[in-house]
Amino acid sequence: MAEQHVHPDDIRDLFSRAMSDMYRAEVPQYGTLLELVADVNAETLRRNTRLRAELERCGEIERLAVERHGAIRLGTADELFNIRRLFAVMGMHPVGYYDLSAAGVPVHSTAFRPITEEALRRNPFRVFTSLLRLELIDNLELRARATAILAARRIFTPRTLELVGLFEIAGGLTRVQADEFVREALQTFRWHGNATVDLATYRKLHEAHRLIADIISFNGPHINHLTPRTLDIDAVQAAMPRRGIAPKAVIEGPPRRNCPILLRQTSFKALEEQILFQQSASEMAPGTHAARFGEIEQRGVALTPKGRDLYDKLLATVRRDVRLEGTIRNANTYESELSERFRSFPDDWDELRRRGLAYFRYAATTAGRASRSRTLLRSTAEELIACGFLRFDPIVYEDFLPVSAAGIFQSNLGNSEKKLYDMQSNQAHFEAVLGTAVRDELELYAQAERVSLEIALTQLGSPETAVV
Ligand code: OOG
Ligand code: NI
Repeated sequence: MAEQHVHPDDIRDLFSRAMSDMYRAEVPQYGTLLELVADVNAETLRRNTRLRAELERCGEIERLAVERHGAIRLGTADELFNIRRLFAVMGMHPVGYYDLSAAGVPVHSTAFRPITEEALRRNPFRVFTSLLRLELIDNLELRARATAILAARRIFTPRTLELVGLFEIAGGLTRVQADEFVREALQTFRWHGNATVDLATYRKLHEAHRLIADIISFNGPHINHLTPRTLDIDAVQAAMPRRGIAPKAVIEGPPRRNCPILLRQTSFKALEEQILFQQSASEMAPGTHAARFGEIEQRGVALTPKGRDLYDKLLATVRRDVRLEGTIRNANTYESELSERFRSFPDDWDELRRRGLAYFRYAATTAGRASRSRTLLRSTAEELIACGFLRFDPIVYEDFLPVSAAGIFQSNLGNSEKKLYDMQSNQAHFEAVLGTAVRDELELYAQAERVSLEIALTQLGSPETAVV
């Protein structure tokens, strides 16, 4: 990258702040949520000095205030291909494949996010990006109509695509270009108060699936939520009603624990917003559409395939046995059952590590570095940990969870929207359209762990120590 180019991490930081400002201006409840999360985070850090020290050591404190994820839903192959190019300008790359059709939502998805440790520390802005699977609309006439509507729309300004092209040729953008890119790219994510279809078409699309109407009826993939990260999701959930926000009944993901794992999320319902529908070239008709909602998340340690397996199994048993729909009593039963069944999931950092359930970042301690003696040479990593020469910290989960994502989608659609799709998941097709393979998130965590251990062992003077 040439000297005069702005670093992609800086462009991402600019963009995520601009996006947050835009969303805050458009959806006032998002601003309220940001304030609530900031209050709860400050209070949690004040009370829990150990957590504070841990987050400081791992460089998590600085990113906390800027950390958030958003979500968009795209309609065509072309849109997905170009959004990948757009996000690459900001150092965001597709990680993971999520098939939501299994959960009754006719999309498949990936998350665009930074992938290096340094970039994640700077600003971990992520965008959960879904592509509509038109083949899941079984009314053929409606499918053809939807396809034609999508083919006619342009979700990127011409200048955005020009700047993306310049970035690809030159390997970066200048300051002036970067500022212009942020302004132009933001247009793709803004809200449209005017639909491109008439009310009757909207209703037909809505009947096929509310998500289908949301994707097809507008001139762009409006950002549908922005999610700040909290250190205590239960506290935020409990405080939401006091600030005039009604959260969904249960928190998605694992239960509350001493050692948080993966990701816990909760949201508030999408708001009904006024829309003008295009009845004819000159006539508009008023109506409403609900798409934009609020969400919060709490992140924990990334799990290994073995840990993830255990998580999926335990979660599945609760979801099989407790019906989620409906009453508060169900919600309470769900939460106590969840806690009960997760008792068999170790809740101690060292046990999680020794049993190979989660990923950790290793570091040589000051004491370890001071005593670089020959006796260390044949010590195992376990021995180095036991004598205080090697330390480990949880690696934060930076991705999403398909069952939770489905729950978030569903809470905004109403439970009656749960359709049964018998279509196979289709990662190969998704990647062909995207123009690249998605990265394997587990490989990224495994690599971060491996590299940290190698560096630590080299610092301790025992690089040939057997890797745990
Ligand atoms: C995306 C829902 C998934 C999450 O946090 O799991 C998601 C959407 O509604 O478009 O954002
Ligand atoms: Ni989300």
